[in-house]
Amino acid sequence: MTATIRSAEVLISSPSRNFVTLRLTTEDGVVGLGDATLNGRELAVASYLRDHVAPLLIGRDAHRIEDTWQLLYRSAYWRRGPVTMTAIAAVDMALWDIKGRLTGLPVYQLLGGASRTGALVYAHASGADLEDLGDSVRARLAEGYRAIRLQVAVPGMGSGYGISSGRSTGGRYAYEPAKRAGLAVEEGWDSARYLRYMPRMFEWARAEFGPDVALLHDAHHRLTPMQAARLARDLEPFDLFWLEDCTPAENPEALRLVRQHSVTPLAIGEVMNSIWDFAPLIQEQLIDFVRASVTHTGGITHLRRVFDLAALHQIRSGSHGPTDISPVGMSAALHLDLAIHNFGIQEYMAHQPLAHEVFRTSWTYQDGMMHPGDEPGLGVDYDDDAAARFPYEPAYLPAARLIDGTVHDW
Ligand code: EZ4
Ligand code: CO
Repeated sequence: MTATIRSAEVLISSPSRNFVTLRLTTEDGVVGLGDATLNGRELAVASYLRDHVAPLLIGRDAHRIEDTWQLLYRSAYWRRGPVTMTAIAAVDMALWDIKGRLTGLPVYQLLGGASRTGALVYAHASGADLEDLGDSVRARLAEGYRAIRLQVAVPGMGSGYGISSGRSTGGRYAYEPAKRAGLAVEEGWDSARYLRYMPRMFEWARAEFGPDVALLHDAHHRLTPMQAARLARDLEPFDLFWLEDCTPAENPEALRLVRQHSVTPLAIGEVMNSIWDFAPLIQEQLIDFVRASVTHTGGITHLRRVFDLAALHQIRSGSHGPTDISPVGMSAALHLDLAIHNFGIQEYMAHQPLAHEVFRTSWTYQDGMMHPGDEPGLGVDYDDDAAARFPYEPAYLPAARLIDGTVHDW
């Protein structure tokens, strides 16, 4: 039984934001889709796939998922890194999609079947101040979400991280991190003000919304180890579901210090991309949630391996689900969420409606939970005619500077 790959196309479209999609087609016309979107560096992955990976795929058997993963990883010689691991992820997702379509089964069935009835998701709420944030939280609660990430502009700082004013968007959509500007937008940052304000925000949120809603927060790599330890300790009374990326990902030792001072659960990993990045954090029990994405961590095959390692240490999954993971990557995450035993939570930032004109999905949302649906494969279709209306537009993530002008972690 073989399914020979006939073509490998790299599709780039920008329905509200840029997405890179790999489409593999077999000799019999069976199609598989993979997400290859690396926010702000999209064309690097597109070239990696088009120029270096596609020629290796033509004529190969689409059924050999593990073998293809190992071939692309080991034969490149230059290993790991976001560009390589995103490219491999796209191939891996597309092959799982093909296997599902060939067998008539949704991918979660191929992964061992459902371990739960749905995946708990968290939404974003943000605001220019607490009143604005309150409107945003109430909108999410009215939609049924049971878990919400809170971000607010810090008074006196002018900007924060992850803020889209509910006043300007009607509170409907999450903020969009990449800006369609010629160069990266620059934002100011002041850790001292931030550290003073975050406990006040969470104290207000618990008083306003009670103990039951799960609350999350993202520090976006901006703190020193001691600052992160202080924040994690100061937030303990407010019972966070997790504190995300409290220190830069390149410095995993920082988490030892944070752990010595606090029991606030920690999530790390959206900029990591391999099991070798996660292994020390997992084995030393320095994190509570693996915060990775299928799209940037080598695909379903590789991320499952990370989750299985995490399971040995009672660490759970917390897949990244921002707007810059395409609906294909989001669907792949949902299939994995449903299948693995140590699922924790899934981020769902929700794409703009334009994105769904290009990507037709079969997932469902109800009462704070999502299900990937029972269509064969990943359950996502790509509309070429719609995509042609949205050509690629350069977009960059912002940069952050301290008040004296020093470039800081964004
Ligand atoms: O900044 O995905 O938790 N979510 C995040 C995201 C990231 C973007 C980067 O492309 O931190 O908003
Ligand atoms: Co984050």
